[in-house]
Amino acid sequence: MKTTMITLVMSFFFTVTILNAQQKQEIKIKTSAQCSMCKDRIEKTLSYEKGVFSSNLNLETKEVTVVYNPKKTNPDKIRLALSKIGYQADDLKADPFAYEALPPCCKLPEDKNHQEHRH
Ligand SMILES: [Cu+2]
Repeated sequence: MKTTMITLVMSFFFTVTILNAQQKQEIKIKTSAQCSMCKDRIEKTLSYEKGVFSSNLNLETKEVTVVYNPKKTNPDKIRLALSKIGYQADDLKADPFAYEALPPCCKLPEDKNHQEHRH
């Protein structure tokens, strides 16, 4: 019962979209994208992701809007795909190895500072 409650809270946004009960669902995922290279990388990756119709990353809000088929994929899978290429996706942390492999301009501002100001 407790687990059910937690699941419900965690998938709040997903639940809201589910209520629409359509073939096409839309979800917004907060990412750690920094620049237009990130935008290209994220949208390209999602275009290869099974069940994803389209995606659009807003660099100002860092949110990616994904339109997907709920019968073929789900928000967790989409978040995982983003994590695998080095980006945070909502509460899901970026894969550390993929993140390390990103170009410097695509890393988080705090990490850039760490490297530049290391004593
Ligand atoms: Cu970038």
